[in-house]
Amino acid sequence: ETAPDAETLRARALASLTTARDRTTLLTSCVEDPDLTAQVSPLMSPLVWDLAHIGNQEELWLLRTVAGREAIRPEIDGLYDAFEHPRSERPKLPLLPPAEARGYAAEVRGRVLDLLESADFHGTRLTEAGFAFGMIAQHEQQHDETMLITHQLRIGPPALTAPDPEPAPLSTGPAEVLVPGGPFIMGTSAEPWALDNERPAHRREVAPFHIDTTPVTNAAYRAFIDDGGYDNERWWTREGWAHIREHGIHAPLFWHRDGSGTEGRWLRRRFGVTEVVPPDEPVLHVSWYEADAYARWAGRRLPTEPEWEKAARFDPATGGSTRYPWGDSDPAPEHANLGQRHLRPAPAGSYPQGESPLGVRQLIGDVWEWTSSDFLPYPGFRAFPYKEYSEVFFGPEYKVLRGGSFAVDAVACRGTFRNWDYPIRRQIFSGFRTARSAHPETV
Ligand code: AVJ
Ligand code: FE
Repeated sequence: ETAPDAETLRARALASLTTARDRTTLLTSCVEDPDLTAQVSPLMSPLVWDLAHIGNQEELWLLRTVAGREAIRPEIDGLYDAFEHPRSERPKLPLLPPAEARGYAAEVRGRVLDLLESADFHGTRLTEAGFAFGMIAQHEQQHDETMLITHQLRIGPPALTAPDPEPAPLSTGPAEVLVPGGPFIMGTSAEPWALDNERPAHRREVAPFHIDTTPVTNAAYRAFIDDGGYDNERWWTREGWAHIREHGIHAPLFWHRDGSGTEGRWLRRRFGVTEVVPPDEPVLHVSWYEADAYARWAGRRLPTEPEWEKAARFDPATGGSTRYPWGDSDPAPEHANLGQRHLRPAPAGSYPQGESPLGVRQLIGDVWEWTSSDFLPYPGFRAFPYKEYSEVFFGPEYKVLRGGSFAVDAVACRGTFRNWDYPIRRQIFSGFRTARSAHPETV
C-alpha cells in the first residue's frame, strides 16, 4: 500500500471538517436561541458551550499549535476548558451568546480552511498525514454526539427528524458464534488518524469464547425486567445494586409504562416523540451496571475489551486484524448505521454487509457496546498530543465502550476506537451484547 498523497489528504481533511460543521450547524440551529443557552440536564453543557468549545479547540490545535498564530480571543480560553469548569456549572459562566459563538467558530474555520490549502502533511507527528485536522474533525463529531444526547434529554416538541433505517432482511443465523482462542493484533500503529489510546498495535492472547451475533434487543431486555431482574439483588454487583436502589431505577432511561401501575405497555421518549418500545431494536440507554446484571441473569457475561476487538477485527483466513468487521474499506451506508443518518438503532440482525468473517453483526454503529473492561493504556502507550485526552481518565472508575452508535460519524469510529464512561451513565447511546467463555470440549 502506498501512503496517500498530499492532495488526497487535503481532500480528506476538508471533507471531514465540512461534514462535522454541517452537523454542528444543524444541531445548533434546529432550536431557538433560549434552547441553546438553557441547561437541559446537569450532566450536559448548554449547546452554546459545545459550539464555542468546538471552535476554541480548533483554534488551539490548528491555528495556534500547528500554524503558530496568536490567540484570536485569549480571554475566552478558560471558559471553554473542559477541566476548568464542570458541565453543571457552565450555564452560569459568561459564555459567548449564540450569535457570537457562531461567529467565533466560523472565523476560526475560515482561517483553518486557508491554512489547509497550503498545509504540508509531514514533518511533526501532529502534521503527519494530516493528523491534527483529523483529530479536530473527530473532536467536533464527538461533541456532535454529545449535543445529540442533549437534544434527547430536552423536554419539548421534536426539533430533529430523520428517516428510519431501511427495512432489510434480518439475520436468521445463530445467536452466538465461537471466536477461536489464541493471539490477535489489538490496537493500531498504522491508522493515521487513530487517537493516542488506540496505539500501539500489540499482540493479545484471548481464550476461546462465544459472543452474541447481534446486540441484546429490547424484547430480550424486557424478559429480564419481567422476570424481576431489577428486584433481585443476586444479578447485581454491590455498587450496581446500591445505585439502582438509591435512584429508583427499574428500566432503561427514557422508558415508562403506559398509564399507571405495572401492567401497561412500555413506552419510550425519543427526540420528543413517545412511542411503543420496539421489540427488535437493540436496547439503548442502559448503564454498565444494568448491562452487567442482564448478562449475569442470562447466564452470560459482558465481553472483555480484547474479546470485543478480536470479534470485530480478527480475520481467521489471514490471522491478521482488519480495520472494520467487514474488512479495510471505509464505512459506507450498507455497512453500518453511523453518522446520525437515522436517529435510532436499526433492528438487531441488520447490516449483512457489515458482518465480520465469523458472522457477528452491528459491531460498528447502532449502539455503543459496554465491555467488562476498565479504561487502561495499552503497553507502550504515549499520551499524544495532550494528557487530558486519554491519560487522565485511565483507571478503574471508567468502563470501556466499543463500536460507536448511530450518533457517531465514521471519522470517529473504527475497530480500534475506544470510548469510556462511568458505569452509572446511561444518557449516552449505550447498549451491549453478551459473551461466555468456551467450554474446553467445544474448542
Ligand atoms: C471520548 C467521548 C469520553 O466527550 O468526554 C471531547 C471525547 N474529549 N472533548 C468526551 C472528548 C474532549 C470524550 N469521550
Ligand atoms: Fe471537547
